[in-house]
Amino acid sequence: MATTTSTPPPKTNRVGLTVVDYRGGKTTLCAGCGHNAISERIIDAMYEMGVPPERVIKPSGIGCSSKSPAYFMGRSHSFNAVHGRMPSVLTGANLANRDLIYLGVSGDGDSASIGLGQFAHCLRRGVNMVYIVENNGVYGLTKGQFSATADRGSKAKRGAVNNDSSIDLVAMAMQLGATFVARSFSGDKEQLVPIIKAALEHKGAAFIDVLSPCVAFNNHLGSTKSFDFVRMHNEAVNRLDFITGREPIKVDYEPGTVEIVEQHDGSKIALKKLNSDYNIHDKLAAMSFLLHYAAEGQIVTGLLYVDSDPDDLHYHLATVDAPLNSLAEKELCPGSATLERFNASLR
Ligand SMILES: Cc1ncc(C[n+]2csc(CCOP(=O)(O)OP(=O)(O)O)c2C)c(N)n1
Ligand code: SF4
Ligand SMILES: [Mg+2]
Repeated sequence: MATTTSTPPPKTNRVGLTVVDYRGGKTTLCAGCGHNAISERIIDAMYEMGVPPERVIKPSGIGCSSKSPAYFMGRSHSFNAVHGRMPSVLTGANLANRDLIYLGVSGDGDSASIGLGQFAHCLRRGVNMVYIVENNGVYGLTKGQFSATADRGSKAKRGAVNNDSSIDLVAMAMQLGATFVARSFSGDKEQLVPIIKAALEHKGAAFIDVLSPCVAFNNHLGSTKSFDFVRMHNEAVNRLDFITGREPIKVDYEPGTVEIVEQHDGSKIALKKLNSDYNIHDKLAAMSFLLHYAAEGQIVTGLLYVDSDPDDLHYHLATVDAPLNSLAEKELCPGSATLERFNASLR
């Protein structure tokens, strides 16, 4: 008698979705591009957390990095803004609908060159979002010119030397008031996935600089953004485990080496300190630590600064709790008598 074998049903997460539900279109980026790995890590984080894809909006600018939202979370909302203008589109959408989850995706050219002003104001306003820069030190899409994050003295593929000082987006983000600041590497799944998860739960401006080598134009000897250079100069200050409010704390590290950082919503970050001198709540010390290591050619990664009790743009502006599209005409239009009174108060 023939035996019948049944394939087990695919694994689902807490909202009943499979990992396939978090995928996007087939990538058109170069094979081996760091940006592809970041898309995979975003899929991992969203699937494992059970985020409903329809609740996510992932605006981006222009560049290979900004194309990447087409390659993950195809059921989420997307918007390709003008080059460098993602932050203002994200800010406007966030003001109109505070209930969505905002994941801004940008490149180092998009955010540190043409979009530097937008980057700065979005962070200083405390927009509740996760802002990821896929940082390769070049304009990949337009064939590899140095971007503003390229280190002084680093070499382009054909040997030209960059003589300009580089912009450190992590140091800028801290100075500008971002309340969650991290740096990671596209090739470090163990570090990057929990950072993305913790950033998604953070109720304020979360910035993640992800070193993401461009295999076509910036992966040679003399580059400080190549896979080999980043691997050899990575100074990780901590490792994270992200624990949602629903799960009990279970960490198998040595006692005393782990700090539990509780976030506003009750979720927790178990932080394994690799450098005992590093304090993620001390912004001044963190900035001096970063500058010290940068001067020695090292790249500091990990969760670098967090304010566990952040506030955001909606709080500063005292906006209504509900998304604007859910308000009825009565709430949106209080009537001519109210308008008269308001106008009179301005005379
Ligand atoms: C207003 C405007 N200026 C210039 C360009 C040309 N341009 C397209 S992408 C890009 C740079 C992209 O670099 P980055 O953001 O680092 O993305 P990557 O391709 O490296 O991921 C530039 C200069 C443009 N599209 N629009
Ligand atoms: S050109 Fe560079 S950044 Fe663009 S897809 Fe290729 S490897 Fe990635
Ligand atoms: Mg780039």
